[in-house]
Amino acid sequence: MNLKALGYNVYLKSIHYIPNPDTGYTLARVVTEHKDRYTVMSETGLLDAEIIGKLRFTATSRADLPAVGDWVEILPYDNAAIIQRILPRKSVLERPAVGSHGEKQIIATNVDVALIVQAVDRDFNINRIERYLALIRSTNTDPVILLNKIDLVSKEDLETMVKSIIDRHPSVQIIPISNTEQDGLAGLVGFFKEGVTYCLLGSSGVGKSTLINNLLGATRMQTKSLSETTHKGQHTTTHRELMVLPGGGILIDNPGMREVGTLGSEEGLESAFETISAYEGTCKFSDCSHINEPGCAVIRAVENGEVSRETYANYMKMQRERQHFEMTEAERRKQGKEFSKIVKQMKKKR
Ligand SMILES: Nc1nc2c(ncn2[C@@H]2O[C@H](COP(=O)(O)OP(=O)(O)OP(=O)(O)O)[C@@H](O)[C@H]2O)c(=O)[nH]1
Ligand SMILES: [Mg+2]
Ligand SMILES: [Zn+2]
Repeated sequence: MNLKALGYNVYLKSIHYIPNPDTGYTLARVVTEHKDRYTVMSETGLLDAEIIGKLRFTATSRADLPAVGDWVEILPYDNAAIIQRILPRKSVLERPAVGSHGEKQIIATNVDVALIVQAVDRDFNINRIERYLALIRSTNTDPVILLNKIDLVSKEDLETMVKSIIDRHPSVQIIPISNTEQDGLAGLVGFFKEGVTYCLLGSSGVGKSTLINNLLGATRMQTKSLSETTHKGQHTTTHRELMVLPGGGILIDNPGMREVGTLGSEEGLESAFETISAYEGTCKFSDCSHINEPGCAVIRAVENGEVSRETYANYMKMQRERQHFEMTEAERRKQGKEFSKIVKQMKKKR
């Protein structure tokens, strides 16, 4: 496997990473991560890897440790390797960690294109698509929407769904497919480009792993039918994994997400809502929050019907969530700082 096929690109060149053969260090990409064990892919193939102690001890949060998609500098030995350093990330797909306060969870790094997968039979939900869009637009990544299981709905219903997305997100590419009928898959094969990194995002049971198996032409990932009683996905995939497609392109599979959550920058959220961001800078006040300010161009557009009420409501809801997350995060940091101050003072007294 050459580094270019693994995604080594202009960006990595731009950060001036030049492998020096004399040091024995080489470049590799993180393929899986499990607690403290990693699998990385280098030019010589797959290697089990551990991180060097220094990296572990200087890490102040999970984000400082390797994640799937990372480019790392490794020192190979026998059939394994030691990860020395994580190269700067081009993009970080992250969301609020489930059940924790103000903490983030990395989904994958160095992703160029994120594929939002929804099953059109009962998973379709445009507000959730918008959550994914905000997460994707907050980092250096492009979104594409994959509508799967089109074999289960009528042509008319599919058209209605596609139209409802286009109305709210006119510039995002939408690809309808069916894994079981092999519908749209031929076109998808040409969609993936060599050296470009793609990541599948979506709820459990929407068919992410089935799609990967179809693209690989082999049963690589385990898939499972939806549970009969609840019709909920069963979380078949439990680990993120990066793989290289036979026709080129790097694809990361993910376990289905129960909640997407909202975080990221205000700009990311705004640009996710294209029809709203079109009014950016046209409100009377430059720091307008579009809630109730006089001369707000967004509110006017909602009243005129140029921006749908549903879009506006979802945008506002996500803004509130994002602000709440930021407050919790700031509070958590402050508490952490105060705690370490107390510890320091106690040490001094002793
Ligand atoms: N009818 C129909 N069923 C599909 C299609 N694609 C996948 N399925 C079925 O949907 C079920 C779930 O598919 P998976 O690929 O395991 O879903 P997943 O998104 O990987 O789920 P997690 O790993 O839990 O996140 C399986 O029974 C698949 O056979 C499709 O296009 N049409
Ligand atoms: Mg899966
Ligand atoms: Zn405004």
